[in-house]
Amino acid sequence: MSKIALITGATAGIGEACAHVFARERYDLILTGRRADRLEKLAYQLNKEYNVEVAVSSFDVRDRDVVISKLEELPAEWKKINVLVNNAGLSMGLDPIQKGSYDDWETMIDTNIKGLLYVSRVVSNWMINNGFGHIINLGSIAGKEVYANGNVYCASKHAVDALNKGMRIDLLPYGIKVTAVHPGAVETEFSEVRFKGDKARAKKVYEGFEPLVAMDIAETIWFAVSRPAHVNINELTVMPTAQATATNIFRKSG
Ligand code: NDP
Ligand code: 8X3
Repeated sequence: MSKIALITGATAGIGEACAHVFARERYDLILTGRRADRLEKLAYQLNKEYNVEVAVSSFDVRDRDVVISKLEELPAEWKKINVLVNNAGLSMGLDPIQKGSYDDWETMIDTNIKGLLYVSRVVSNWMINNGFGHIINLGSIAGKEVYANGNVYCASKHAVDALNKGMRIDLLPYGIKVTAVHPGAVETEFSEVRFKGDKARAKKVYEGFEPLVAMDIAETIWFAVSRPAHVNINELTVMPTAQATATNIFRKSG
């Protein structure tokens, strides 16, 4: 079997772009996400285009028992995972703390922190048994800075930043690499999800400047993964040229 990458949140955006890049680099893939139809379509396309093996597993990363059983039911040969991309994540709402939605908060915490933990717990044990592995955690500029109304999303990504560092320490004796990639503004379905389907509001986020595209982040992840065995990239913060901080974006008017 070729090398294997497991990508969470492969149905859209950065995860989907990672699937293309890893397939191009001849990795067999395990693709996960909730939308099974999108996973099936992507698997068919990648198999046809790159002649790689693609397994799909549709589950919600918030459901601990389902995450564990869906991953553990994979055949033994698929557990020889070289790379885990912990990408599934989202932001919901953009409200001041005193007006925040309890449901939005729980969705972000359960997906971005707990979902990432559930997947990592299972896969890191496989990696320890295999004697190799590289975990890529999708953080954010929101995990490095805090901006108005970003409160809980920022907190969830600060948690990813901490977990990235903690995982690296705990997995050090096993030679497992751990890397975080922290993007600035990437135009994906992210803002549409944040604004609950309001496409016009989502579009405004990227107006007047050139945002990153999902492929920019996928290629950055590939850069980290393709370093020699003795080199680990601890973390990379990747921004559009027009963005200096979470909130300083140079927009051209008109
Ligand atoms: P998209 O909305 O385009 O993709 C998000 C992916 O996460 C989808 O595949 C979605 O799959 C999956 N996902 C969301 N919730 C769950 C869940 N409960 N269970 C399983 N899968 C889930 O967004 P991006 O590609 O932009 O985001 C990818 C990652 O990058 C996220 O962690 C995000 O926080 C981070 N990020 C994004 C930035 C941006 O500007 N876009 C900047 C910085 C970081 P499905 O809905 O099918 O389950
Ligand atoms: C997504 C980027 O700036 O909306 O993590 O937090 S931002």
